Amino acid sequence: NESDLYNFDESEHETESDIVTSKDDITPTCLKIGFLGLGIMGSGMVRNLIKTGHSVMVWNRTPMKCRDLVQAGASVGGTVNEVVAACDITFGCVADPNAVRDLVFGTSGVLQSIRPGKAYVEMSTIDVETVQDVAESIESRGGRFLEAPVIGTRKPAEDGMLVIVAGGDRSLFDDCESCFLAMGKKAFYLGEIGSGTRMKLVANMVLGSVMAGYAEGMSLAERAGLDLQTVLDVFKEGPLNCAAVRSKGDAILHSRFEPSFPLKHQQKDMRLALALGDELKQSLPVAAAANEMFKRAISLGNGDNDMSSVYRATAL
Ligand code: NA7
Repeated sequence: NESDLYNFDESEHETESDIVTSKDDITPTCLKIGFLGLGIMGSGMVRNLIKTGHSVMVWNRTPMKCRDLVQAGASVGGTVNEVVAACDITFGCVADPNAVRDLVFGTSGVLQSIRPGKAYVEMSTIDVETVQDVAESIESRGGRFLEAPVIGTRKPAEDGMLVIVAGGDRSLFDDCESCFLAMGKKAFYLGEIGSGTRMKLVANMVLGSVMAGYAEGMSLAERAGLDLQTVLDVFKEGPLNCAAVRSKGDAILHSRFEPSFPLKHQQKDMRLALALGDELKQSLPVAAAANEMFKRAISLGNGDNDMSSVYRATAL
């Protein structure tokens, strides 16, 4: 029964009025929905779109990953531009800026089928410059564009409990309402293109710094001869009692690092947040140190493990 870093679906949060407690009341849009990228995040998000009655066509670079979703009711496009051509709104959720550029600008990519009436929503976590390039290209062909990165990992994606932080075309944000209700517990519209991406990068930078500090603390505790289960029990009774400390502590304690949020993506987010800091001349010494820990964890072979395996970079 996996609890998760961003899974705030716990008793202390249940009174929040924004939380969608039942997805049964969602009236799905009659627009045709496309979804590109069926990794950990995309597959959970698509499942919730289908469950709430949306008509969804999917595509993934590795076609095998489409199989379960086809069984759940999705149709499949042979290429990215085939999906965009067949759908009114197409969502993308892939690994990183290079993947987004391949998806949008590549041969048979999103741009090939964008024209007035088509809309593209970018849900990957990337940098502002890439988001702006994608937005300009889509809009110059008469399409509508929205950035909508998500806060949350595997479990909230599966449970439809993501937090969506959007920027760009307001009419498209409104048209995505039933989709966002299906995938998330709350969708924020933050304004111009780039605002959603900046919000997401700040959130994940803080998360990464917290995770790195936590891993370091657990290593110190172990070196000091403390029992780690007791350390966790003590944390759970004090101000450190939060979903992150509980779930990632259990992962460290039991060396269970199957990915909820792959460490390589967390390091990518640190790198992108630090680049934003460089651009804005904002000093980020804690995040910079945490980034070095994530890089070290990758060099030790933990890139595809959960982000909590940054612990392995501290245990030496
Ligand atoms: P995963 O589970 O690592 O999945 C990554 C997805 O991105 C997966 O569908 C990949 O396809 C796809 N991908 C990677 N590179 C490319 C290229 N070059 N072209 C097309 N598709 C590509 O990541 P998550 O689902 O956890 O995260 C997705 C995003 O949300 C990421 O930005 C996070 O930071 C937040 P594959 O299956 O490997 O063929």
